[in-house]
Amino acid sequence: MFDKILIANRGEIALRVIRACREMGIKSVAVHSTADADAMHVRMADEAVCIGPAPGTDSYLNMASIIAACEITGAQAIHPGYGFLSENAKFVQIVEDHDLTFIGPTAEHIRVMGDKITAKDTMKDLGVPCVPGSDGGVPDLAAAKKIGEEIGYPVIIKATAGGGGRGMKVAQTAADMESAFMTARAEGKAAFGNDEVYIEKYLTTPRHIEIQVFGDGKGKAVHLGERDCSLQRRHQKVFEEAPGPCISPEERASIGKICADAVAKINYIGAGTIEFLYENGEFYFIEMNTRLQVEHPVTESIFGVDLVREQIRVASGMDMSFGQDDLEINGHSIEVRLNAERLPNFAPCPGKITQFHAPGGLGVRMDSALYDGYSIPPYYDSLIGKLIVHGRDRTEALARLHRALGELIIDGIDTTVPLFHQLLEEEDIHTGEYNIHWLEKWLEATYE
Ligand code: MV4
Repeated sequence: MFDKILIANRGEIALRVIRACREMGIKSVAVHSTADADAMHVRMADEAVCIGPAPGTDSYLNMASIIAACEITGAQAIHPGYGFLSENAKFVQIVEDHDLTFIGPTAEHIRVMGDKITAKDTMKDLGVPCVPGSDGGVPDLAAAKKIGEEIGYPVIIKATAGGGGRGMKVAQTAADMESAFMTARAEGKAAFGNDEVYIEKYLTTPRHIEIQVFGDGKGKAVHLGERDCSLQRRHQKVFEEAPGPCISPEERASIGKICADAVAKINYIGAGTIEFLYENGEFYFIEMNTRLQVEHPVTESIFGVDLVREQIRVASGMDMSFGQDDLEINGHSIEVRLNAERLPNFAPCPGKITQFHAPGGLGVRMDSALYDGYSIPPYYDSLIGKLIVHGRDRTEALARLHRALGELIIDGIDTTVPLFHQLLEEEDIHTGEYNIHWLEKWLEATYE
């Protein structure tokens, strides 16, 4: 086992990793930008190294500085958290070239899943159900139109280097194909330097269901059920829950086994998420994320496992501490993302926290790096915390969320907290009847 781990991240996820390290008796090294000298992750880690100026590109994305920080402190492994360098295959290669361990998947798995066409090809070969569409890349407009006729409209054109909603265009009819195809291509080229695109049948009212998988890198893997993350705004999740309110135990076991078998077969190591669209009782693979996700705590809550601890174990060559038969769902968990944003436009709202109080009590987990008097810098993501509740069932979890939100105090800035108070008044949230378009439609109707 490692005796010192460097955390190449900031905010709540850096604290999350430091906590796992401490419970395992592993020393932690924080890295920080000049803007984060007073940040909680710097205070909470055993050691801290300044790695550059405020902008993320100069600090948390500065590979040379991060490697140097490992050499200075003697850290043997790097946990990337999410975002920043967490899905950067080149960084993983550099880490390994310096005889350090990347706590995450191999560079090769990151590369394969980072290209959406190769990801889909790979998953299809592994027996994972995919959205009907083109077989790989679509070379030109003529080929695109032919596929449109074959699978039927509406279709969606996606940039292979895209993901998370960038470089996607819907063609409702054949008449839309030319502009949708050209725009998706141009966006792929401009944003990622890659104009390759593929085409899928456009599913009109799906839910976003993602399966948590975990592999030991030696051919063993498990699934930890699903999360329903359908409540999104502009491809940013705001509310996530596990288990999915519309997924039966039989569906979970079936799609879960398909996913676990798939990642076992490729010797996947660590945490991964296989994203699906779910419509009319069918699962359709869209993307795989090769990182620990923001919303991992809802899965931890219902299974009673520590995913970061497991990541560290397998990265050090140890076995996972559980197998599929040890995993059983207990109750229901919901996470809401607390962003420093002002409604109704969700404009970033950095600034000084004049008063802070975290909720507590049974079934309440607050993951946040905030403290009284802390100034949220304007340089980074607006996520400032996550409130995660657990109950014996969904009804209890929703009541607990309402109670915990009432205890929460974040003064001095605007946050997304009022949004959640409003959402909890909606019948559809209580019945679980929502899809990927529900939140945008509700926001439009509520705020005009
Ligand atoms: C789709 C789709 C409908 N049909 N693919 C958006 C981000 C990326 N992860 C995939 N996305 C979508 N792919 C087909 N074939 C609709 C979306 C989509 C979406 C997916 C999940 C959550 C929110 C979404 C919001 C708009 C569109």
